[in-house]
Amino acid sequence: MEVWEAWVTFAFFWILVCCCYVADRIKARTSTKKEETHEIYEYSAMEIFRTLVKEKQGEGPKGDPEHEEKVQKMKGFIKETMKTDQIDKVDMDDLKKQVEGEGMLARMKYRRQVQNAFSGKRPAIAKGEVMKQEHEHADFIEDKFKNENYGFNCLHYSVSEASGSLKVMVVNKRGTAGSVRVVTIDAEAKAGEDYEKVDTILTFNQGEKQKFVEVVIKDDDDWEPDEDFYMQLYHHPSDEELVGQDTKTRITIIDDDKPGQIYFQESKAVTALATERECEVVIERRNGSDGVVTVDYVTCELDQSSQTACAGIDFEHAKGTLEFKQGETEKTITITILQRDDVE
Ligand SMILES: [Ca+2]
Ligand SMILES: [Ca+2]
Ligand SMILES: [Ca+2]
Repeated sequence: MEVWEAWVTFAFFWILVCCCYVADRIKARTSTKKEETHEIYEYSAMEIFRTLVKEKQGEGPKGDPEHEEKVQKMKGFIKETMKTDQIDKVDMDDLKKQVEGEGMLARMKYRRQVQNAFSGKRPAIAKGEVMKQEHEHADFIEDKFKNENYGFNCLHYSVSEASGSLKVMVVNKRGTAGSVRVVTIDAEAKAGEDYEKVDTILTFNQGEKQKFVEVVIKDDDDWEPDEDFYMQLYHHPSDEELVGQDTKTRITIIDDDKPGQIYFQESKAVTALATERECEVVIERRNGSDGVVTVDYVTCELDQSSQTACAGIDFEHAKGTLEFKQGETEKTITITILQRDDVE
């Protein structure tokens, strides 16, 4: 073996040591980065969305360093995960995926379904059908983000309008004797109109781990979009809102009424002889007849030519509003035909 070969081998030893050191530093740096990212999980996707939208609209609290820090953290998070710090460019579902993980996909699918109700594509609920479903279980949330004493085990229910009532479970995690206040909070659904307000104090005995709060859901015949309200837990007797992501649950009321659509019975033309005194135009309500609906009508001339009927000469101008009552599917508008001497 030559001396130079020994030197080369020796040099390789040092190169190897350096490589190991560099690799170790890179690994250390990326793992702290991961921990930083993790901090953002203290905020829900909705909280990030609301905070950043408010901030963008200039409505956030000014000069609060704690708030500033929160906003910066949130912006940093979306910049890192979504490649933009502009919240209006962020897709809500993608954000949820980033914050809540892939495990939430099944729930998101449901949420989308509920949201679609607002755009007309709703889950098909027959009138009078009882449907109660649970979504978003609190098990998905890490314990450190939950309240240590009391919580809901389900964070989103949906219930059809005709269900009568819904029993919501409140969990006494420690199983010790104590009490908690449960209050409903309006969102689109309003107490008294869509459900009966609840404001009650649950008292648990030693060893009692769960209790139910029943909320009455009101049914009617009128069509409405699906609407939400919430239930929130408060400390008793101080009435302070309990902290933790499982101290509020959302309830979506799914409407079951179909108002139908309004059509002319004769879609092309209604013919009337000039010798007749009246002409009847039948209006139909199809694909549902729930609730009261009204429709305005007015007569108009096709054009000003002498070939078409003229209001005031051939027929009496008519204008009005038809009201279809609950269950009513047909109405008639009567147009008076005027008699001309020179019958056309
Ligand atoms: Ca309502
Ligand atoms: Ca109904
Ligand atoms: Ca309804």
